[in-house]
Amino acid sequence: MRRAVCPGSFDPVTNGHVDVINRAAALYDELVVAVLVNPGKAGLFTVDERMELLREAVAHLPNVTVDSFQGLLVDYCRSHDIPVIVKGLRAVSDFEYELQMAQMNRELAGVETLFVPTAPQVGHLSSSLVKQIAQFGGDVSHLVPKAVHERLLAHREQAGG
Ligand code: COD
Repeated sequence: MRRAVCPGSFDPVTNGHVDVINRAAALYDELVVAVLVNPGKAGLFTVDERMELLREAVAHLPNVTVDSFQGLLVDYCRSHDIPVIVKGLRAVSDFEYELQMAQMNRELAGVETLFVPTAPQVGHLSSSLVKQIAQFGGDVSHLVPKAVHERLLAHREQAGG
């Protein structure tokens, strides 16, 4: 059984994340999408909301499950018997930090990292840009899954935008 994990903050999940998850799901028997619980950093969405939105976004993929983790990713990998981390790479700017983390994760626990190059249509997408555009009333409907778009609109209404 080939297993892998796609980790991230997913605050919120974008079409860029979904593209990487789709492609990783085709390469492994089981794929876990794992949301980092970061007590030091409050996001726009709670971890439960992020997981719910992810579940909707990957509902078409029967071999994908959604989970959360705290602490070191390699500890999560060890305790769930997952030997591979899958990451999306957008630009050279991603590469330097991702390479460092991949090398460290391999040194710490022998966990390998597979990099999936972003698809050109979503290479410019990030959760933070999506949040910024949505906050100021821009249209992000083509950048995120439908449920995320709806949640972003609801947030804006609540904030009185
Ligand atoms: N196209 C392709 N890939 C994309 C796109 C896009 N448009 N947008 C995002 N991605 C990729 C990112 O490159 C990343 O691989 C993944 O999707 C998740 O992205 P984010 O932004 O939601 O999540 P990050 O980058 O904040 O997540 C960082 C982790 C949580 C994975 C990392 O900090 C981590 O592993 N933390 C746990 C603590 C740990 O183990 N630290 C030691 C590391 S050595």
